[in-house]
Amino acid sequence: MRITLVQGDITVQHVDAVVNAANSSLLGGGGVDGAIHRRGGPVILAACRELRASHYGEGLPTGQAVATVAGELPARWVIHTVGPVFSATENRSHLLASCYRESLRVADELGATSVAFPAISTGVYRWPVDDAARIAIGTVRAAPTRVTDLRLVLFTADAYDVFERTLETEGA
Ligand code: AR6
Repeated sequence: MRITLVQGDITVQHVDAVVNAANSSLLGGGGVDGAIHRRGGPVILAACRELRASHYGEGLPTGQAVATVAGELPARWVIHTVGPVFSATENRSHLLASCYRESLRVADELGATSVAFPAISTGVYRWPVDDAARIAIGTVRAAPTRVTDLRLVLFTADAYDVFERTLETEGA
């Protein structure tokens, strides 16, 4: 698997699947979630409402992932995952790692071989970027997956720099 870092907006990535840092409601929000729904259009929200009306009546649990159509995005699918809110008193790293692993598992089920991830939990959910980078890169490198082109899309230059340093340290 090739891991590429990209600085910019995940909604313009031409990939099979774009991962969304959603919340349990699956009904939209701010940050990358807001950007994906805005650019992808209402069919994504309609698909999310269907999921809420069927398999996910209680919402999508933290650490899990589920796919919908991608609407107007230059991708075939959106894989929605729910990152953990950062806690200074409780170690929730396994849940953040699970987001990456489960998203890749869903990508494999779909037959998606190119996947773009945002830095899950590092915005509204306040996860420190250096720790999030370590978990993201460590997890995707260890994951058993048929994805061959994995992009980590960082919105800011600062986040990009942190991920770049982590990727070098981890010897990718
Ligand atoms: N492309 C790539 N990355 C982005 C984009 C974009 N267009 N926009 C923001 N980011 P966040 P979270 C970065 O807050 O922390 C939502 O309201 C951003 O700079 O989107 O997992 C959901 O509905 C940050 O580094 O997600 C949930 O309620 C990263 O994406 C909650 O926020 C993640 O920031 C989820 O919080």
